[in-house]
Amino acid sequence: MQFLKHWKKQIKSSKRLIFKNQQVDLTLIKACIFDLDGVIVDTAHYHFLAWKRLANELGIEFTEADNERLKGVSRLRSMEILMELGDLTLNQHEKERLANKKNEWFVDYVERMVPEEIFSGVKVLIHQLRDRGIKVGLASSSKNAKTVIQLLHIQNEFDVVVDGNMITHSKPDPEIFLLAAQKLGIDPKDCLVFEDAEAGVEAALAAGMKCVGVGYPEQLGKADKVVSKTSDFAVTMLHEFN
Ligand code: B16
Ligand code: MG
Repeated sequence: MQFLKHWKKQIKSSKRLIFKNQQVDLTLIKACIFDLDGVIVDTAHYHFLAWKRLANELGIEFTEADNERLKGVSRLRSMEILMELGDLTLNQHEKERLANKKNEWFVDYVERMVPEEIFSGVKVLIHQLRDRGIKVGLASSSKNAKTVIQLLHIQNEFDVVVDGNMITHSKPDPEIFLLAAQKLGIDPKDCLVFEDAEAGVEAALAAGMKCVGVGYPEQLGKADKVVSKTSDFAVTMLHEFN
């Protein structure tokens, strides 16, 4: 009886037990879901260049700080934010035409990408997670996500890929993460999301998931933990989310 009480207490405090010198890992995180732009590769910079080019054409000033608002949100929502910045009113057709123009420039930049552009340490982290039996998913608002992961030769690294073509509501709506969890067959509360965008952190939390922000604490303070780059996250840190 006394042993049972002690055992329960140990589970509660550390979720890690030693049985016959063998460590039994009781980590609750069963899946890690990665955002793409800004977490796995710096396509965020290509988005910025393409939006800036469009902004310049429209006579709108557009800075890196303005670009933060566009991270993680859909192409059309990004176009609306650009219109807000320039105090511009456009009809739906014109809005879509300009957003498509930006996308053509973005695709031009992206098509020149090479596998070496993947952030260092990301593949190793994914392999370490998978070795521990943790499922790995990709959830990107980008409609170009599949092209990007093919160019990086990482399409086979994920158990599930969900992109902007498969959802109705973009981040900060939780839809994309809930869909990824459903496809992975994992309860949202057992998922850990890696996100570089404020809208993405909000989406992960709204999905009832845990979230690691990749970037600056001033921007991503709502996340459960913030690291400055994806590879700063070590698998041993999973215990912090129990
Ligand atoms: P596209 P993520 C997001 O990707 C980007 O962060 C965001 O800036 C972009 O507007 C969005 O994808 C849509 O991208 O125009 O290629 O469909 O960060 O969710 O991987
Ligand atoms: Mg991102």
